[in-house]
Amino acid sequence: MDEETVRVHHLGHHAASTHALNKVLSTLREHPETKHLAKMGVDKLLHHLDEVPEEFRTAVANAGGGYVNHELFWNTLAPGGGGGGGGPVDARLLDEVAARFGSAEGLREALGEAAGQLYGSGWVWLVYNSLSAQLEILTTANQEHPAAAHPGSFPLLALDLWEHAYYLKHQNRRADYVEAFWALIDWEEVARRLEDASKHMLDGHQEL
Ligand code: MN3
Repeated sequence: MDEETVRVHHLGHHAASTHALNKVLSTLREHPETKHLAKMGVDKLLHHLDEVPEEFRTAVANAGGGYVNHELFWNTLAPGGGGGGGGPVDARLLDEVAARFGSAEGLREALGEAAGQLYGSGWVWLVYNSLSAQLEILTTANQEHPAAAHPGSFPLLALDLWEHAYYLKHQNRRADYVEAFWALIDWEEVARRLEDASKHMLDGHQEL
């Protein structure tokens, strides 16, 4: 990924979601009947969209998803994959990947396939599903967070497939961008999130 793309993406697109989220949260805070929603924390709020008054729901879903999704996107990437580049090495993560996709290469192909099939703007996710107790690949449209439509899913890895994520460098070559993304994945961070997901399940939560 090139510097300009990352700069515009982070300081432009991600920041715009953050500002929009702050704005809608401050509106919710102003009204006694929605004040508790603003205090929930954005992760939890995305699991309780049905409690958000309809007039604010789309704004919360778009801005909240845009904020949280991008946080995860950046947090699981590092130059050269950071300390965890070169594919999964954590034993637990390797087991889960092997059980669901056969191998790391199988996961790479499944991610690439889901990315190729996504029409329009959205995200491809590697999640741990606490209900089926296995890894899954999911796709969401626009800024939708997986939690909203896929109960029990705990995101481990987020692939941004909005054109703003790659168009400056890769133009229409989405598959090349997905390959570039794969080379930057910090697998240590993915393994750490898998551990968090399992702990969460043991604690009896189905939410983030
Ligand atoms: Mn983006």
